Amino acid sequence: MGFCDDQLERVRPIWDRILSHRFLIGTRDGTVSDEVFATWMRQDYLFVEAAIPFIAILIPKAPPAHVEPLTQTIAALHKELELFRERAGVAGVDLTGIEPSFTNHAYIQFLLASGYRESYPGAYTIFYAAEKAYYDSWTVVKHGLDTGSIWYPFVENWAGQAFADYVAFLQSNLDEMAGRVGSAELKRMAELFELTAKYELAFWEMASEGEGWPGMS
Ligand code: HMH
Repeated sequence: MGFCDDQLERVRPIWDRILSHRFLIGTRDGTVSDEVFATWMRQDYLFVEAAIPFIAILIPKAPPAHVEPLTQTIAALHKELELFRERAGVAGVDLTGIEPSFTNHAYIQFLLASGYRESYPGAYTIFYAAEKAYYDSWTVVKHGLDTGSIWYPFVENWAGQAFADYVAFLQSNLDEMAGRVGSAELKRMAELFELTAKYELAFWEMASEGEGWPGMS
C-alpha cells in the first residue's frame, strides 16, 4: 500500500466523522437549511480564494514536471470561484464583504504557513488530503441529492470523473514522493495529513454551527 492509502487507513476515525457529518447528510437529503448552506458557500469561497496563493507558493519548490499541473490547478480554482459566484447568484447568496470564520481563518493560515515553511512533499500532503476529502465528501452528497437541485453543480465539480482522475493523479504523485523521503520527513507528512483531516472535519462543523468567532456573539 502507498503512503496515501496508509494515511487514509490511519486517520479512518476522523475520515468517518467527515463523511458522516450532518452537513453532508443534510445536503444529500435536501434537509440542510438555506442559511447553513449559504454559510458553507461564503466560507468555502474564501477558502478557494486562499488556495490560489497556496498553490502558487508551491511552484518555486516543485520539480519541473509538477509546474504545469500546478499552473492548471490555479486556473481550475479560478473556475471554481466562478462556479461559486454563479450559484450564489442563482440562490440569492451574497458573497460580498465576507470575512473568514475562526475555523476558516485558522485553516487558511495553516495552508499558507505550510506552503512557506514545509517541504514540497509536506505541503503537497496537505494539498492531496484536502482535495481527497472534498472528493469523498461530495461523493456522499452525490448518492442522494436530486440532480435537479440548485446545489448539484457542486457535486458535478467535486464528485465527477474529472475530479476523480485529478485526485488519483495527486495520489500517485504523493505516493511517489513519499517513497523517496527520509523517515523524519515521512513522519511530518503523516502529521500534516492528520491535521488536514481535522481541519476538513472542523470546516463542516463550522458550516453547521455558524461563522462567529469565540466570545464575539
Ligand atoms: C475546505 N477543502 C475545503 N474546501 C475546498 N474547496 C476543498 C477542500 C477542495 O478544493
